[in-house]
Parts: sequence; structure tokens; C-alpha cells
Amino acid sequence: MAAPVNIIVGSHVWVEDPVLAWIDGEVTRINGQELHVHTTKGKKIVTNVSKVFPKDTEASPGGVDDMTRLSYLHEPGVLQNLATRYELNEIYTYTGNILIAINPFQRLPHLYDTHMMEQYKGAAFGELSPHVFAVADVAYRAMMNEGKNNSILVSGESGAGKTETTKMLMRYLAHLGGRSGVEGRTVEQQVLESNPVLEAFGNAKTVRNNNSSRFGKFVEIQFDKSGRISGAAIRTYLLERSRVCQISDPERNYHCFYLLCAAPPEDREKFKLESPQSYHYLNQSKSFVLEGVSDAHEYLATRRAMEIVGIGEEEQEAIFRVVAAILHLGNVEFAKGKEIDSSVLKDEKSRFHLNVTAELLMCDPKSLEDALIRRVMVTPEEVITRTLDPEAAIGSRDALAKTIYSRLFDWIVEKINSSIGQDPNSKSLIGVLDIYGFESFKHNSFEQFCINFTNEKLQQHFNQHVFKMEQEEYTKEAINWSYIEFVDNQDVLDLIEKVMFPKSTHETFAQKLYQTFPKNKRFIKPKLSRTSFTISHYAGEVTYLADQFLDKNKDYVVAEHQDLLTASKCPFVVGLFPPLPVDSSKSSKFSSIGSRFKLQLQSLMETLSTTEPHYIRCVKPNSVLKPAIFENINIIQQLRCGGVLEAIRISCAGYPTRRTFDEFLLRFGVLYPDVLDGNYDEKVACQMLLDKMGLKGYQIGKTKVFLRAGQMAELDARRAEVLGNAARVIQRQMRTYI
Ligand code: AD9
Ligand code: MG
Repeated sequence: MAAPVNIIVGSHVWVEDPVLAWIDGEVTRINGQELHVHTTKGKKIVTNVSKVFPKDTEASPGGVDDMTRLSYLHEPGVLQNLATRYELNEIYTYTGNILIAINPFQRLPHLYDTHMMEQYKGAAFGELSPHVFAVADVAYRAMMNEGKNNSILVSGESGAGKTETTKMLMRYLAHLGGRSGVEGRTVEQQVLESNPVLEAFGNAKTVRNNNSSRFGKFVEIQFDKSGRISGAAIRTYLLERSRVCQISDPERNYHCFYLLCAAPPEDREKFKLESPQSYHYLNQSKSFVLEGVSDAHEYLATRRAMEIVGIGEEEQEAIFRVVAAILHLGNVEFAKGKEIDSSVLKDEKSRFHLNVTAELLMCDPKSLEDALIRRVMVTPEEVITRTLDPEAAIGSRDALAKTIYSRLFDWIVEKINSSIGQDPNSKSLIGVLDIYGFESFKHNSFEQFCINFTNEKLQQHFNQHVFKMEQEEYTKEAINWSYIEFVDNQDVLDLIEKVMFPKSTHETFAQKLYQTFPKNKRFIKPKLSRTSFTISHYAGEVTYLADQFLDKNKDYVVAEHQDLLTASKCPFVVGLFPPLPVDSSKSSKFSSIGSRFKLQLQSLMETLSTTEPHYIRCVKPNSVLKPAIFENINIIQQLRCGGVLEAIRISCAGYPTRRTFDEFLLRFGVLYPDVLDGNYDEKVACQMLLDKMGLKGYQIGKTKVFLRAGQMAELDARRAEVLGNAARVIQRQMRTYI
């Protein structure tokens, strides 16, 4: 759908560019559908009229703080507006009520100080510059005034600033709902201090972010009648387990391992710890230190935060003992044993680390050794003991480390929850979601599949919401909105759920998918592969490698490992591995990560559906993590994945440009000066003017004029003409929407 727009020689337009995404230029010649454009970068380009967008030559030099105020709402306009603002350190911009936050990659302390929080307290939305505090304030006011639950959904790719944004939101909510003057461990303080604790155990340096959260998080903050924080609940999703045993340069393992190696000498000696360089789980990568961060200092800070969230001295001791045990466990190596397919400890060093691991976990060293290298199979006739070859023993060792670590992480989350406590009488709540954004790498596996499933779900929620908000605005202005369509992604969600629960084996999994979905629009079989499949997501196509899907989806603890740790003399370790109920064997043994995740996600969506949502889209401006670098193509891709462009598209399908009557007359009065002189009612004057211009399809609401995509540009062209810089005007087709 393209709207007719006047382009004349001398018009300013945006043309596509492979490097910069869009460049502006001036039309120098028109030949039928062919346009000759002279760009501001000095290039001469010949293009088709359908490939350009009109440029708003009257755009305010500092940009606009709400994208819906752009005269021309299209991709280059959006991009230019964000770039202009980012250059001025205006990192926040609204698109209606969605907040776009571009990571500044530099501290901007004045932006978040107490003075700033006070400014936003109770201010009307849109009155002050866009800000996370404004979003939190709206959520809080809505909760207080309407007694409704609210949620703030923060999304964006890795390193875009979700976690930092979440922390600002929580700080602001704690500011509003805190008890001033109360000393000690208040609920709000515990809520805030849960962040450094979770980060120490759930964050790690990755290629994309030095402090990357390797889990998703939904924090539910509960408030009492008077608006004070009275409880909180933290839910976490899919901690990345593989990182415990496997990292590649220049990434790091979870922060806690390095913190502990930098602990004061007495703590290190207790756990027989050396430098991080000595441990296999850490030295697979050459990255040991984080620039600008002291692990020794962070260790103490983490212990203080643990104290505040209610993890006592003894429990802290036990937690770090388990962390140390994992490091020692990773150094246990195996050699071939005498019998076929068997293994023994490789050397004295391995024996040493095995003994220390057993000592720290308070279990029997011989049982630990057996649990690593032997499997017992019970058949109706007899009990058979099978030995593992060195490779399988290493697999067994790593599985044990991963299981212990993920149980430890869950324990910490549970503990924080029980110590902060839930308020059974809570009036309402604000939920804050900090969850991984859409991922599409060179190699994608089960993890990306689950992450992208989450994003499809959230996208559906988002689209429905944006659609509803549009309708509400139209209803408020009493205009007709029946034509708006929106694309639902339910078909992808259905497909993903079917892929997630296959009844098949390794070899047949991919084949089975090909057979099951030969005609599904969203499913593609790559031509050259027999083990991968492609899904057409809302944010683009992603090809998944199917070969490890089934393994990664398995979620059971090896019985020998379970027995070993249940028999530990340390109550804390036993607490991580409580004895299984006698008859639980089958169901729990074969539960899958996918099915558990699906249930978690379902419950999250149910919670969200009872809330009034607010959206923050974080954007990472460059991949070098430096300030002041704005990579256009990269950013457009993120706006697309975050649904910002889709929101704009939905809005363009309706009436993307709205102007109050007086704004409209101020700009276009020159087109029909009589209406200004005639002393008419503003609404009538607007109507007369639009009729005179012969526009069709626009609507006039109670306070605003609603224009269809492209109509603003058309009016501007007329205006330019009237203002005297017109030459030969030719009616053209121009793309005016995304
Ligand atoms: V990941 O998906 O967990 O890998 P996030 O959470 O999106 O990612 P994070 O919040 O950790 O990214 O931000 C990455 C880094 O950007 C931070 O460590 C800061 O150094 C930097 N950052 C992000 N937001 C801000 C900000 N508002 N002010 C200053 C920021 N620096
Ligand atoms: Mg994060």
C-alpha cells in the first residue's frame, strides 16, 4: 500500500544505503518512475520512486521525545530521531507509551540521582523528558489509583541494558514505596540487594556483555494499602548450565568462582583454593579478570548483600564450600582402566582434587569416585555394574558439576524469596521482567529455541497490547477504527510447541519434523542439511541444529549422583538433593527441560495477563560496547526484533499522524488562509482545510486530526509549493510506511 505523494525536483528524501541503512539527499531529476538523488554524502544515486521516503525538512534539530510526534513516521525518520537524541545523550525516547532506551555505555549519574527521582514523582507522563522513572511512576500511580496490578517488561538483546534498567526501576519503586527513616533490613533494601547476589551466581562475562545475565528473571514487588513495599517474589528462568563446565575465550564462568578465588586468605585456605588459572572450569578461557572490577572487593560486597537478603553466615559458608567443591571436581581427570571401557583416576593430582571435593561436599571419597566412573543397572534378574570409559567419566563429572550448580542457584533464589517473604495481604503488585531477547547466531540450539519461544510469546502479548492501545485512543477520540488488522503469531507458537515435545529418537528427530510440517509456512527444511530446521519467527528466520535437542532437553539427575549427595553429612548439601519420594522414579526422571519451561512460561503469561503492561525496549547502539557509536543497521535490526517497527506498522495501518487542531492549523493554515480569518471553530476550520485539499480517509476526532500514512507529507508538499519554492509538481507514488 503506497500513498500518493508529491515529489518534485528539490524534494528531500531518504534513500537506502547498504552501510548506513539510510542517507538523505535531494532529488535532482525525475524521469517517470526514476529518481536521481544527490546525497548529502556526495553520492549520486538513481533509484525508483517507490524506494524512497520523504524527509521532514522541518524536523526539530534536537529530535522529538515521542516518535509518534514525527511528521513522517517511517524507518529512516525513526532512526534519525534516535541518532540525533543519542548524540545529545538523550538516551530515552517514547514511541507512544513504549520507552526506547539506548545504552549509553557510560555512567550518567545525574540521570539517576535522588533529585531526579523526586522530579518524576507524580509528574504526568510525557511532561518531563522520557525516562525509566517515568514508566515506573506511571505503573505505581496506576496501581495506587486503580488498584490494578502492573508490569514492566524490559527486553532487548544481550548487553542492551535490560538488567541496568531493571535495577533503576526497582530503585525508583523502592524510593516510592520505601519507609523513610527506617534503619536495618527493610523489605525494599532486601529487594534491591537481591540483585548483586543473583548477579554473582547467575551472571558472567560473555562476548556480548561483561556482566551478562545467564538466566531470565521476573520480580514481583508487592505493595500494601498505603503503597509501601510489603513483600516480593523472584522467579527465575533457564539458567545456562553448560557454562559451569565449558567456556571459550574470552568469556568467563559465573562471577562467584573468581570472587571466591580472590577471597581473603583464610577463606581460600579453608577451601584449599589457588588462583583461577589452576582450575579446568576456569582456565579453558584466558580471560580471568574483568576490566575495572576487583573480584576481591566484589567477594566482600556479595557477602554483605547475602547477609542483607537473609543468607546467614553459616549458609554463606556452605554456599562457597559448594562453589569451591565444583572447582576441585573439575580438576579430577581420568585415564583408561585395565578392563575395557573402564577408567581410573588419572594421577595423584586428580586423587587430591577428588578428596578435597569429597571433603567439601562432606561425602565419602570412594562413593564419589564410584559415582563418577560406575553405573548400576537394576534388572528384574540381577544388579549389573557397568564401568564408564574416560570420556564418559568426564561427562559424568561435568553432569554432576552442572546439577550441583543449578540446584545451588535455585536454592539461593528460594532462600531470598523466603527471607523477603510474601505479603499475603498485599493489595497489588508491580512485576518487572528482565528476560533474554531474541537470539539468532551462526549456530543455534535448544537454548536459542527456548529463548525465541519466550520472545514469540511476549511478542504476541505486545502486539495485542499495542493493538488495544491504538483502539483505545481511537475510541477516546470517537473515530472509526474497524479497518485495523494485525498479524497474530499464534501459528509459530503452535509450531514451536509441537517441535518441543517430540516422541522420537535422536536419529529420527529432524526427519520426523520434516515429515510432520511439510506445508507449514513457518517451517523450512534447509536444502543441504539433514539435521537442522528453520523457523520463520516474527523477527526473522532462525536455523536450529537439531542434533543435540533431545539431549539438552533431558532433565534428570543420574541416580548415583543423587544417592551420593543425599548421603552427605552436610545438611546444606542434603538440602540441595532431598531424597526422592519412593514412587517418583518414572515421572520425575523423564521430565524435560522444555516441558518445565513451558509450564513456567505459561504461568508467567497468566500473571502478565492480570497486569497492565508497560514496555521498555533496550537497544545496544554498537557491538564494541563503547559510548557515542551509533550503528544504524544494527539498531534497525533490534527495533525490528523488539517489535518497535511492528508497533509503528500497526500504527501506520491506522492513523499514524495525529495533530491537535491548533497545531494542525498553525502548520497548514497557509494552505487556506480564509479559514484562519473566518473566526471558525478550530474543528470546523480543520475540516474545511482538509476538504479543500481533497484528502480522503482522514478522520477528525474530538481534539485531534488523524491523518493516514503519507498525508502529512502530501500536505507539506502543498505547503512548500504555496511557500514559493515549488517547481514542476508531479504526482508520484512513494513508499510511506514500513
Ligand atoms: V544480558 O542479556 O543480561 O547479556 P543486559 O542485561 O541487557 O544484557 P546490562 O544491563 O547488563 O545488559 O548492560 C550492559 C552494560 O551496559 C552494563 O554493564 C553497563 O556497563 C552498561 N549500561 C547499560 N545501561 C546503562 C545505563 N543506563 N547507564 C550506564 C549502562 N551504563
Ligand atoms: Mg542482563
